Amino acid sequence: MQRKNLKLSRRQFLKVSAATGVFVGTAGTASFIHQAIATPEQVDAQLNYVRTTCSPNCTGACGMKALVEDDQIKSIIQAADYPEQEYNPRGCLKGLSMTNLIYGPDRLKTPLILKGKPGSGDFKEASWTETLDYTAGRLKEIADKYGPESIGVLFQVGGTGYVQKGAVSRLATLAGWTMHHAYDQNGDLPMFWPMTFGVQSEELEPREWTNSRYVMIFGSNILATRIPDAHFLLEARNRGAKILVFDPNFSPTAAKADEWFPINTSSDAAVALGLARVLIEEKIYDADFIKTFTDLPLLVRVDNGKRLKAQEVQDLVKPADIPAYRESYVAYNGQLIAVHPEKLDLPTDIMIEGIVEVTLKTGEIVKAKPAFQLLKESLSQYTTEAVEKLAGIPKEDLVRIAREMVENKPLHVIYGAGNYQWYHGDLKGRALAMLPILTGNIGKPGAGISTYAGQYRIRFRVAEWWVPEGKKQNWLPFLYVLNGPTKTMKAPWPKNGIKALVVGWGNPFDQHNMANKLREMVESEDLEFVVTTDFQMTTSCQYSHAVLPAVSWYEKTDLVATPVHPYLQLQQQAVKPLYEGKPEFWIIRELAKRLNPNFEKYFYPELDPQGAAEKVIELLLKTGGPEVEGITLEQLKKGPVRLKSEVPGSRQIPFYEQVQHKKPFPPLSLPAKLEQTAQFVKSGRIELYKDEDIMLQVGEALPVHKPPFEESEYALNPLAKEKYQFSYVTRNAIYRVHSTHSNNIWMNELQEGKPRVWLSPEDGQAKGIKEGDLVEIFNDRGKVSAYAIIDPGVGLKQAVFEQGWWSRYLKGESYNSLTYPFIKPTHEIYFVPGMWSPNTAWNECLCDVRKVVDVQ
Ligand SMILES: Nc1nc2c(c(=O)[nH]1)N[C@H]1C(S)=C(S)[C@@H](COP(=O)(O)OP(=O)(O)OC[C@H]3O[C@@H](n4cnc5c(=O)[nH]c(N)nc54)[C@H](O)[C@@H]3O)O[C@H]1N2
Ligand SMILES: Nc1nc2c(c(=O)[nH]1)N[C@H]1C(S)=C(S)[C@@H](COP(=O)(O)OP(=O)(O)OC[C@H]3O[C@@H](n4cnc5c(=O)[nH]c(N)nc54)[C@H](O)[C@@H]3O)O[C@H]1N2
Ligand code: SF4
Ligand SMILES: [Mo]
Repeated sequence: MQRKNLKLSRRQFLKVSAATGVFVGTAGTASFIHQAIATPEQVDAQLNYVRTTCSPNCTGACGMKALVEDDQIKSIIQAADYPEQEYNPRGCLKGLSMTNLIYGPDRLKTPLILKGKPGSGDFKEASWTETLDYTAGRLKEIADKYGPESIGVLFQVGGTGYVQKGAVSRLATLAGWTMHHAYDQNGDLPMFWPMTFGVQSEELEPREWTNSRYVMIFGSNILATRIPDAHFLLEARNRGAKILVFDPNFSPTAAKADEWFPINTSSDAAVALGLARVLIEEKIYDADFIKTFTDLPLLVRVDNGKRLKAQEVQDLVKPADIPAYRESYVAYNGQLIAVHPEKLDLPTDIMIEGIVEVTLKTGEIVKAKPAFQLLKESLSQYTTEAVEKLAGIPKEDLVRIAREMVENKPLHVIYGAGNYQWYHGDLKGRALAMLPILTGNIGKPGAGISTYAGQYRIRFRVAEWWVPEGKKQNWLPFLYVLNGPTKTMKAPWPKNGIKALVVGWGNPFDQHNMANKLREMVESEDLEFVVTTDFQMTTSCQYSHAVLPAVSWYEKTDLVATPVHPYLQLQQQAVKPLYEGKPEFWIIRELAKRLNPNFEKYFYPELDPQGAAEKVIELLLKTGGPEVEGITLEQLKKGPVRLKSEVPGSRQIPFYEQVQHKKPFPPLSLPAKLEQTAQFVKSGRIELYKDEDIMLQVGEALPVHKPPFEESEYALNPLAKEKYQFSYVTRNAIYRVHSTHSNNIWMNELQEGKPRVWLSPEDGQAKGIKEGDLVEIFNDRGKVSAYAIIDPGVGLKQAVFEQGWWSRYLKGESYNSLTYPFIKPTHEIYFVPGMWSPNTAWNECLCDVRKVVDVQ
């Protein structure tokens, strides 16, 4: 809706307030209210609502309307204007109470320069000129001394700010700084996606959930972490879908399921492999699908575990028209066939079980088996009895579920972030992906596997704004900053390491693992300079040398498109920037011209930030490619517009094109080029078998179950096995979006303002901990205090803590001081930023718990 500048008289305001139910303490008599009833249209016409988008680091991206009076937001309501009624309304209490933050006591009012020690909160208020000069000066010194690549840029999730976040990327690229991709930093990169499908990640849009008939949810707490879309799950159930939740802990989502399986922590791969074994044993898999779309018919050499390449085999030639990033492998149907990676046309009599002898061009004779045969052999260890032992799921259920999956199509598997944020999250994902793959549930309405995390996905081409023409970007996964470089890393390590951080839209000093190490790095001046832009005084601001007051999303213009509901939306400025706050675009332009006078021209120097933002949006729409083709700024000002896709109705159904039109895998994953991601699945097919050297070395050529901690915590410190036997599971809270809303008084009231830890009754008893006791969760790296909730729904030997508390609510402790930046070598085989990159494993963390005496 357009913003209207309308002055209401007090009498008119009261009329409207009464009609809309806005509470006005002095609002006259009942008869007055009675007379004042107005139609919704009259109400709308009188009020100044600005339609915008709620834009924290939450997948919601809910359309909101701010009621504005005298340049103040009086209230926030749901916009409910999506053209598809099913998506209306969207929102949650956090979004609706955002004014508690915008006008709250932690709001940054002026730029700040650190006077005392980092973390002391001892700042001097300074002018913009002084703070920008100081910041640019320090960054220039550091770049001169250590090289510009020693300046690291941490900024969060592109999906909620293509304009303002793009400005940061643009400057970082011009200046040669190093960017840290938010997706792997957050632990949100589900590594099985690039390994299996060659994409960054994909998901069914929630409206499609209602087309599913069988929904298996593995550790995704939809009811708490997908609030605006959770109703689609309930609707699916009302329409006859069966919902199964696999989670060690009873969650709000488990409460809405038909069946809840409290499996052992990180045993999901065993469950999936057990189910896959039943599918294969009972021959109830979709043979046509796997022959056409997967690598399972491709031959693998028995001697070295490598796939046979056509060019190696006598009398076979690699087809000439194959791009360099693909490979032609071999299959057999009485004769050897060179498989074309871009044609999904293998004959239906292709062999998937058995063994053949193959003569190589060298004259050597080798044995080879189709990957399906190897899979079948490997799965034989996952008998129902073995899986019952590993995962704690009754063996009868396993057989029943496998049959139900096949009888109730479409099948949709939802794989949650909390579940893949483990060291072997990639293996779990590869195993879970087999369920829809073996049953042919890919590329069809209501079917597939989805992961819903963050707002990471870039939905259209952004290069024109994000990357100045002809410039190259430097990227480094943030895990290396904390872990140090590894011998096997593919990302380039800056020769002097990272010496300064430019932070925005994030709170790494609470939210990143080893948050205490990050703090020590600043205290010891290993990190020489940190500058943070935020609109609130967060822990990260407290550890910064300079703090630049940005503005909330109600005070600036931007473009939003997220992975969940596929709409392009405007963030429209509802009120003028508060205090001395400025949009990032302005801040970046001011910094840019101080760093190098030649940079200013890249940031529309002639326009004010508002005008420039609109110009950038027009540029993005013009150059964004097919997803945004034909969409105009004027259209967006009127309301959300669905992004375009090849699927009928522009629905978001992953791999629809591949499956319906037999196109090779993978589809494009923006912003990467096809050749960057297609190299992950060189066969042009869905790959269950991975023959990269490291995969073979660590025994992960096929998906297998590996228990947690063996290759991480116990490898780091063998004593941990005895000393720390609890898993520190840090799930997401319904009350916050990560650390945002930590200080929202309404949200805190709902949780009694107390950080809490959930323990099972058995563990509580063994440790002498009762409900309400103050408990310390600790390991050798750090500790955090919280009040105990004794919950029979919590699995054994877990301390479940809701991530995101600011340190100030934790007696200055950092809840992330316990976690560790483990890097899994299989994540280092390739490096494409945010697509194949080491992913953070928050839950791969051991701890112990003890009762402490509350001195409060
Ligand atoms: N309210 C709210 N919503 C949010 C966010 C928020 O902070 N607050 N954050 C958003 C973002 S960025 C993200 S990434 C998503 C994340 O949201 P989710 O994907 O839902 O992830 P979590 O909340 O971390 O964990 C979900 C569940 O995983 C279970 N779990 C942990 N380990 C295992 C395991 O080994 N196996 C199984 N089967 N289950 C396990 C936990 O018990 C928990 O119930 O939420 C998004 N939505
Ligand atoms: N132990 C553990 N740690 C975790 C997780 C876990 O499960 N366990 N989850 C991880 C996950 S999935 C994620 S996604 C990350 C999220 O971690 P972060 O991305 O750091 O998210 P927030 O804590 O919400 O911080 C966002 C900050 O941006 C500020 N902000 C909001 N809007 C604007 C704006 O327009 N401009 C600027 N400049 N600032 C703005 C907010 O005030 C807030 O301080 O945390 C990760 N950390
Ligand atoms: S916090 Fe997330 S779910 Fe809640 S209103 Fe905002 S975008 Fe929507
Ligand atoms: Mo996330």
